[in-house]
Amino acid sequence: MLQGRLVKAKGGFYFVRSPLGEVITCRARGKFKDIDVSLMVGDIVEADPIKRVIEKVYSRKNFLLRPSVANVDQAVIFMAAAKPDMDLVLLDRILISAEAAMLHIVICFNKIDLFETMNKDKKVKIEEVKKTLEGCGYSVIFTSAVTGEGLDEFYIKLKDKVSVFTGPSGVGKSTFINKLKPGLELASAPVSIKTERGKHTTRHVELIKFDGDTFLVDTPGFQRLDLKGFSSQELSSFFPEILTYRDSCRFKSCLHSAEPQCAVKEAVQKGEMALWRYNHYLTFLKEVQQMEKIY
Ligand SMILES: Nc1nc2c(ncn2[C@@H]2O[C@H](COP(=O)(O)OP(=O)(O)O)[C@@H](O)[C@H]2O)c(=O)[nH]1
Ligand SMILES: [Mg+2]
Ligand SMILES: [Zn+2]
Repeated sequence: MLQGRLVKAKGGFYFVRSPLGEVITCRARGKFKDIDVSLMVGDIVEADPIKRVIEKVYSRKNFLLRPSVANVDQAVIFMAAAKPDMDLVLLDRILISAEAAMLHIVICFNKIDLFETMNKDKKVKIEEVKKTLEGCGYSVIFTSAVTGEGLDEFYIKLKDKVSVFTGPSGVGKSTFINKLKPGLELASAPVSIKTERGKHTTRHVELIKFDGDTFLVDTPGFQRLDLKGFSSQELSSFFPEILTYRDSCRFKSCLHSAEPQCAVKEAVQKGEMALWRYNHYLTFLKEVQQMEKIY
């Protein structure tokens, strides 16, 4: 029996890499119909190297549903400084799902070379956003696959970890990995001029050995992410800055929206918590409450 990691799943085939680096193509066992559905890239599996079937899946340390990946150490969230424009609502949604999976988080604002042609307000805004996110405890790096800015700083964050690259499509995830390690030649495509959105060129989730103990998972991007499965009570746990204030709220079950004597709202009024983060929290709270009504 061969123990290895599932590095890619495509058309009913599962690619399993042994610790020695050999990759074998397998099917999932019939009796594992359920597992068949839920096998995830990153899974540690046992495969029969002769019959070429996956026999066993080990329990996961953690997993993300979007993108679907298991047993990773950190999420690297890519956003473009421009083209496509920063989508902070989507960023906060991705942050919540990464927090819920208890992943370490690195945020990359890529295409920072486009700063040159950006107006001053945009530059000020992105610097402020960076400060706010750093205040939440996240590492934030400005990068450019064109000029190479941030490359070294970024590599230090990746070293000896399994990192899943996530974010909208067209922000440069694949290009950036290619730049870090020429020769990998991952599929990437120009952002369509009409919509300024990326085309979905990376079609599969794929775990790539970068070097030594450093692994990357390239994933297709997405433009939307819902918060299915989150409850209104737990939502605030995934905002690090809310966590620091919420114990001082008058009510233990405070949802930090309409309640009086809410320490979180006071923090927003004093400018201690960023208004955009708080507003996103309120938007998500409504969304989650709406789903709670339905189910
Ligand atoms: N100006 C600029 N363009 C970039 C940068 N990184 C990627 N791109 C371009 O953005 C487009 C989308 O890149 P791709 O890697 O496919 O994005 P992905 O969908 O996130 O994997 C391609 O045309 C890249 O050449 C960057 O740092 N600066
Ligand atoms: Mg890609
Ligand atoms: Zn409160």
